[in-house]
Amino acid sequence: MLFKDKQLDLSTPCVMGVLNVTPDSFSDGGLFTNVDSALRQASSMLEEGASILDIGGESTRPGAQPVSDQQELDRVIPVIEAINKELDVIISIDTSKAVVMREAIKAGAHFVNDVYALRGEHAEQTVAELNVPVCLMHMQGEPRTMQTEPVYQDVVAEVLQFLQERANACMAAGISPQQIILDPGFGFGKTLQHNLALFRALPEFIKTGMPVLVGVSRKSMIGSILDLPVDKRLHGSTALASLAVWLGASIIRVHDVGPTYQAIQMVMAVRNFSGRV
Ligand code: 9MG
Repeated sequence: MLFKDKQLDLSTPCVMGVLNVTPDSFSDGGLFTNVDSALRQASSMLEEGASILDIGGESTRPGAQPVSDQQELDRVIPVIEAINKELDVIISIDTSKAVVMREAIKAGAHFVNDVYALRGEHAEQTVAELNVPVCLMHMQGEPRTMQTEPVYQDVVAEVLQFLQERANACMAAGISPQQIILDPGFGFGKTLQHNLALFRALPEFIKTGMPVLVGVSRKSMIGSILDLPVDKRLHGSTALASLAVWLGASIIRVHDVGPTYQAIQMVMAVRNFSGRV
């Protein structure tokens, strides 16, 4: 897939490192809120094997409060400019606001990661005009309330249908099908059972023919199963990243780049080994 001037071969799974520049993000809140610390973190994620860095200025954790356009711009633009100047990496902008998408791409970001799947005002047209790839994620509800009793008749069928409909709407707005990535949205308006059902159904998402992004790093589904706090979920996260890649996911969004990158390399060595000896 072409990310502006940068080509990334998604037939080999790649790691997207999370770089939140918010004071209240879900698992690393407040760590990277100035340009220097964000740049240091970006550089170390790149050394550890990240192909993409996902930069977000508004937390999407359960219960998170929205921020204004200007606050979000003030947080992300200087960081994107610095990373784009200093490092050779694909930058994604994690936002749902058309104005932030536009300014971030102008500042050097290469693609849009939208947890609202471009349902916001002017979002579809903006991405079509910017002519960059986009990740469309499923979410039931909104971050502030999404974990209060999410309900589905058939979670896999409903999430698949939502993503297909959003992809169709984006294509009708002028976004190329070659620029669309899908994401079931683990933890976004889903119980543990919903997340497990979606995870087992990853091959059905991959059958759509569009690359699939999986983000489960440090999330509550791991906390519930292992009964561990957010800072102790590395092994659970790495196990799920390995499984996602085995099932065909193309992009794995994580906080812990090095361990995930190594785990993926091992999975791919087994997957790509053909023939008997
Ligand atoms: C911003 N963000 C937080 N979690 C995410 C996930 O699972 N997928 C995507 N695409 N973005 C996410």
